[in-house]
Amino acid sequence: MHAWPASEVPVLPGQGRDLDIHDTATGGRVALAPGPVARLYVCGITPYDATHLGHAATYNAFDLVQRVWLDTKRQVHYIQNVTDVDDPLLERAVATGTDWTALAERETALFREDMTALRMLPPKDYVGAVEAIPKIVPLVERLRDMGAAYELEGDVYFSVESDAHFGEVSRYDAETMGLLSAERGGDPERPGKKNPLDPMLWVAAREGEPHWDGGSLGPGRPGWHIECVAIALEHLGMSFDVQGGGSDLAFPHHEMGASHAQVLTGEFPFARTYVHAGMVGLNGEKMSKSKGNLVFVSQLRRDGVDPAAIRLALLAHHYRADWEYTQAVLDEAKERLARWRDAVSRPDGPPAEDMLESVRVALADDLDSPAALAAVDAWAEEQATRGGTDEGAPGLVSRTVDALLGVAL
Ligand code: 5CA
Ligand code: ZN
Repeated sequence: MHAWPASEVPVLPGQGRDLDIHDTATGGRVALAPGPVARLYVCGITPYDATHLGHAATYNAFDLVQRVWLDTKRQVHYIQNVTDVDDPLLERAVATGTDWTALAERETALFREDMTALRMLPPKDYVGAVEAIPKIVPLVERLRDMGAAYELEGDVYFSVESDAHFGEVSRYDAETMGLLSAERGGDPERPGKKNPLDPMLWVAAREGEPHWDGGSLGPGRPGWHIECVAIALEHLGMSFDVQGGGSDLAFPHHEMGASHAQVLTGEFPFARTYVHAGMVGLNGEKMSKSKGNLVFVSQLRRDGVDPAAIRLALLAHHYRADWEYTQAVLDEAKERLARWRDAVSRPDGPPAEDMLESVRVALADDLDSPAALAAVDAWAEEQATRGGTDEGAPGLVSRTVDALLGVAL
């Protein structure tokens, strides 16, 4: 699948800083130490509806990770998937009388547009679940042949007990896992499973649903977690630097994915670090397609909101925080954008080297984007009140904001 166009990332003077980030699996801060090519997998959308601000906030977090890495002169090998066949997509297609492939294509196209407008760096490979099926089938067969998967009325389940490390990503207790499994696509109530938490690897063909040749598995379609495992192993291999997504993916998705991959390869860990963004809410509830309380990036753009202001609204919140979107959040971002644009529109200003250093320090500190914004605010304030004579300063501020925050002034 094609991704979207990359915006150019200016190279900044001086030395970028290495990133310390919160790792869900250890529950604490870790110093990331990627090689010259940092490897990142971020879970992509299930394209049955347009990109909302919650999605955009999560992708913003991982865009910052890449910008920090690029600032340390590393290359980034970034992979993202598209869950272009799964229960919620098929259900929405039926409910709206739309062809499921047309629905997925339409929403994926809109997602690309939104990501481009928001200046999110594109993945090197953007891979759909459907196109990954030929890679998925042999993995499921292998798990079954190893005794780590079993059949139940034609469906194939992964046995969570086959991974000694199961539970180490989310670190939830058994009760929480049971509740979240039921809430997030699992089927703990289904009779005949070895462990109620066992997730499906291969869904046997069902009446009226799309299905593919599954070799010895029979016709069907892939389960959710194995999709991301097949794509990550194919493109990144084991022990890549960061697996990312929203906090709702820690369990079961990232937990199960890690177990699938660890059992398949006999290696540990799947990802060195698991990083999760907080949930964006609206009117007191998590913004979610199933609840319908959504603010779409594309709708804001249609309303004439500058994508740079949308991006500043996201950056104003720490990525790990759960926060509520309100009109005031957007208004504040618009005002900040106007102040910053005004401040860099002059030929000279106060020296900006300290501002660059403060932005670097802030982002290296678990992506503290609110602190990064405060550093730029301080420079803009100084420019507005006292001004300065440094001729390179406004340009350096623009390039810093562009390179490290993805905001074009
Ligand atoms: N296709 C799967 C991942 S393989 C999926 O979860 N798709 S999604 O469309 O439901 O979500 C895409 C990304 O947005 C995920 O990382 C998810 O955690 C994140 N996300 C969804 N809702 C919110 C929200 N309200 N706030 C923040 N992030 C969210
Ligand atoms: Zn995923």
